[in-house]
Amino acid sequence: MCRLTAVRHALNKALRPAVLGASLVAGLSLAGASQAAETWDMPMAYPASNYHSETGAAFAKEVNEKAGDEINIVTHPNGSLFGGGEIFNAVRRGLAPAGERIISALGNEDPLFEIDAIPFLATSFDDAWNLYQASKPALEKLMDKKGLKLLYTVPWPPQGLYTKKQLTSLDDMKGSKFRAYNPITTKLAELIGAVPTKVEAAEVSQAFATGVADSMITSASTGYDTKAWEFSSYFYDVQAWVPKNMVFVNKKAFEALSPETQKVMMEAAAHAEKAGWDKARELTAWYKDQLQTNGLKVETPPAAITEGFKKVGDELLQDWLKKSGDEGKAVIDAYRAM
Ligand code: PCA
Repeated sequence: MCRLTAVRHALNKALRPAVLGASLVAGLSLAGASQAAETWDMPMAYPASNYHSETGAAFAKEVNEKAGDEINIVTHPNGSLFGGGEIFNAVRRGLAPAGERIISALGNEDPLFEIDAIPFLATSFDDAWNLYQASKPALEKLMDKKGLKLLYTVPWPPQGLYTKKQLTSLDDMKGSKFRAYNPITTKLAELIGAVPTKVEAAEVSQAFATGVADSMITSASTGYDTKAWEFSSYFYDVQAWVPKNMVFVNKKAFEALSPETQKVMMEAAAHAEKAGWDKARELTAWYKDQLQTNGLKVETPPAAITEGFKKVGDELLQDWLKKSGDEGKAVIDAYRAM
C-alpha cells in the first residue's frame, strides 16, 4: 500500500501541469486535503510512537493547517514507505518530496554528515546543540549541493552500550556481533575487535532474535522502542555521543511551492526543531527508567570501558579530521571555541 503512495506522488507530480488538471490530481490525493492540494509523502524510519516521528507528525500538521490549500504532508513512520537506508536517495531523486534520516548514516557521502557521531566530541544536549550550530552552515551547504534543503534536526538521547554479558573491559567485546547504524559505528566495532553488522532500527529486534547481532550502541530511546530487555541484559550508559536525525526536502519541490507556503514550512520546521530538542532532553531519564523497569541492568560503565571507548574515540576523531580536511577542522575549532 505504501509503495502506492510513492506512485501516487509521482503521478501527482506528473499530472499537475497536464491538461487533466486539478480535478484528477485532487481525486488521487488523500481525503481531507482541499481540492488542489498536492500530497507530500514524508518517509521516516522510526516507530510512530517515537518522539522523532511525533515531531514529524506535528510538523506536518502545522504545515497542513496553514498551507493546506497547497500541500498536504503525510508522514510514513517506521520505514513503511522507504526503508531508513533508502530515504535520503528517494528524496534526492524526487521520489518523495521530503523525508527524515539519521544524519551520521550518510557518513560515506561526506564526513561532515557524521560529525555528531564522533565518540566523546559532544556528549550532552548542550554540547550537541553547540556542535549543531557550529556545523550547520557547512551542513546546509552540503545539502544544497545535493539538491536538498535542511528543514530541522532532532537529537537522540546519548548513546550507550547494550550487551548480553556483564563487561569488565572492552576486551569482552571481542568477537561480539555488533549492530551498527552508520559507518562510524562500523569502524568503532572493528576497532574494539567486534564484528559489525549494519541493521536499521526497524529490524533490530529481529536481528537480535535471529542471532545476527548480540550487542549494539544506541540510545535508551531505541532500546525502549526495540524492547532491548528481551534480547539484552545490560545497558551501559556510556553517553558516548548525541546523534541527530534531520528532516529535509527536495530543493526543486520546495522551490515549486508558493513563497507563503515556503515561509509556513520554514516556520513549522523551527517549531519542530525546538519541540524535538526539548522532547529529547525531557524523555532521556524516562527512557532509562523504562529500560530498568523492564528488567535491564542500567549501569554506569566501569572506568576501563569508558577509557577504552575514549581511546577508540580519539582514533576515530583523528581519522575523521584526516577525511574531512580543512573544512572539518574549521567546524571542530568553531565548536571548541563556543
Ligand atoms: N537510535 C537510532 C540512531 C541513534 C539512536 O539512538 C538507531 O539506533 O538506529
